[in-house]
Amino acid sequence: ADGLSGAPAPFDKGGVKIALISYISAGDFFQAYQAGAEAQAKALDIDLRIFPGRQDAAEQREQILQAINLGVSGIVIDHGLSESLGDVVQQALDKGIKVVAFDVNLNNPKIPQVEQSDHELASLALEQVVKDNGKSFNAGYVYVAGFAPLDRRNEVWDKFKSDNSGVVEKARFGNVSDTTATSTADQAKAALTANPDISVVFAPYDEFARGVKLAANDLGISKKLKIYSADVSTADIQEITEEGSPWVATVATNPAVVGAVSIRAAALEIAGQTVPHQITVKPTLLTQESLRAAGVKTIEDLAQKIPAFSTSDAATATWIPDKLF
Ligand code: SR1
Repeated sequence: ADGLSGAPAPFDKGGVKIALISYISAGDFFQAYQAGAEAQAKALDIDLRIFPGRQDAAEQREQILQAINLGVSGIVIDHGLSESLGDVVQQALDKGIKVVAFDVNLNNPKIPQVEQSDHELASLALEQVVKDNGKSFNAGYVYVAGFAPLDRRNEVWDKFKSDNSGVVEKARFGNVSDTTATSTADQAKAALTANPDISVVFAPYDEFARGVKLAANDLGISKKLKIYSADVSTADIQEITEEGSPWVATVATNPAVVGAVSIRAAALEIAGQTVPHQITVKPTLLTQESLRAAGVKTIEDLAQKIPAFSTSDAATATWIPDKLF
């Protein structure tokens, strides 16, 4: 470790140990988030220890204890189930370890909370739904309770339905696992077969949207269905823009930027510098039409066209390199 010249201690010496502990590692979003965290850690000469997530609350608790024993200075917790984390996170804080949470409500004033402005994300998606479909339609909705970002997006969906009596939720389904897309596809097939009058599906997680698209394709109903999602990846852009795709819009950040912001927040905390309690990376609406018109094929294309896809001004400092992508 060489350290970073001009950086405050302990980053001036380098080799600061930070653990990234994820609840989910499978899927484009989480892989890109991790890649962004790794790039930012490298730029800060941080020794980043990655604990992969297998959607297992007990394992995530165990990983936090392992990180404490490793003598890390900071822990970034990426998703998880809040009720199973409180006591082990408190043990870390009691040892002087700085903790940052991304998309998991740890409800502790000492823990900065990173999020993608999920209320705004869902509102932007639903505004596009209304633009395309009006305020009267039968909908399918993909949701799994207990995940902070999905719960926040769900608050917006609930309000949207109560404000628009012509919007009827005919089916609700969803699954979060290491096979989210294919399991959701099976559920979507059953729901869409039982409710052939569904014309809109709100699927605010890209793995959900991918599952619904698969189902629509298998059932041969892609032409009469419109899917609205959250998140974006190069593979998603391909699926959204391909000929005849029912996936017509998504609202997204660059997850790599969110990963980088999470590491920067932990670094600032470790350096004893001010970090806001709420750190927000704002999402952008990406429609099928706008992606096709701009000839966008990859996340890198997006990063070139939309500044928010290459960097964020959240959790920055002059000593922290933040141009990573
Ligand atoms: C299971 S939670 C999935 C969501 O987490 C992140 O916030 C991504 O945006 C994804 O939609």
